[in-house]
Amino acid sequence: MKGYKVITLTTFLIESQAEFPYAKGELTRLLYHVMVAAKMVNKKVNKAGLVDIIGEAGEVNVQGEDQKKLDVFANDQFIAALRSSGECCGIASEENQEIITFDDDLSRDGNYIFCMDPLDGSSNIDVNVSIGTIFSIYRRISPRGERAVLDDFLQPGTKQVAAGYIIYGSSTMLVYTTGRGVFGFTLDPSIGEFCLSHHDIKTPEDGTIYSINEGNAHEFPEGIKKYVAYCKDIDKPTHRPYSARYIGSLVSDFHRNLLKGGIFLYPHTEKNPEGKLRLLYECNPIAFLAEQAGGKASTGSHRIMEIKPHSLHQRVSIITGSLHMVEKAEAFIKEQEPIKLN
Ligand code: AHM
Ligand code: MG
Repeated sequence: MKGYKVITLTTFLIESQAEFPYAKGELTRLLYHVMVAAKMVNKKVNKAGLVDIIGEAGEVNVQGEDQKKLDVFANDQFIAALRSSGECCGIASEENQEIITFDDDLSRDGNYIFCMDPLDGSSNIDVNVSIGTIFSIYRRISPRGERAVLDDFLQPGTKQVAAGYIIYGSSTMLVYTTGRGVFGFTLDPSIGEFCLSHHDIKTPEDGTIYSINEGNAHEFPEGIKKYVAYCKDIDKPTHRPYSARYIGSLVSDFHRNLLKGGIFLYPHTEKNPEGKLRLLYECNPIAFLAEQAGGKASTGSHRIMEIKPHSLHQRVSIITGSLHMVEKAEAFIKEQEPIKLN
């Protein structure tokens, strides 16, 4: 195609670094290793139906959920890649109860900490439905040269220096932000490179999709019940009723809504009184991306990224997506009881 220029993620990372005159390339190197791990996991995910990789690994993770083999594989790949980058001094993972720190001098000198859900939507692995990896990167607070400590991880989302996700779907994409817009790269399997496919993504301010697990409807807070009823009302000027779309993989549901316009809600319920999704490695990175794309992310009454975390695997209610849709849901909640912060 005339004038067609392929920009690979590697090139893009290097060129973006040049925009910061004093950048030392540390974050670039870290993101490069995230990309490498993503390719490894992608290869395995694509083979999932062919080899003995689907199914339970026989262990239970820190949330008390069965670990799937691919969860374990993804966790191991990311940890190995991050360690070899030499830029990461500590990792928080959905699959590990405690923070992971390294004893070698190179890693201890790393400036960044990394929070991840290595394989989100894992209940979808065995049934060929899109899954993802979500990550969030912070600068450490503790001195370089020492082991990372828990406080390095308990920073509010506003301190994120980068966040993103990889979606292993009909194609594999890596979407990330460093606070200067959201960029999406699609993996071209023929050359093994992530290529820029979505430049400076902006999400529509209004949308026509709502995503929520309505099986939990009887447990929703009143404001959420009323908002969901609003989504189903008939009103031509606001294009209602909206379409219900719920995959059960946060990455996939968020990604679709990001591109098309929509709202994703996972409120607290009786079963999950603090919400189901995790603040550090699910809600904060998604919130950073949502805001950078012109959308919003809140608990219903508080900005997600301003919550000061108290623990590594903390859960929180989340409503995220198109700006006006999130504001509308917040207005319904405000009329009822505000969502409690835990
Ligand atoms: P996981 O990290 O164990 O895969 O759980 C997180 C997933 C999200 O991807 C998704 O949005 C949510 O759990 C679905 O939960 P539910 O099945 O309760 O609707
Ligand atoms: Mg998971």
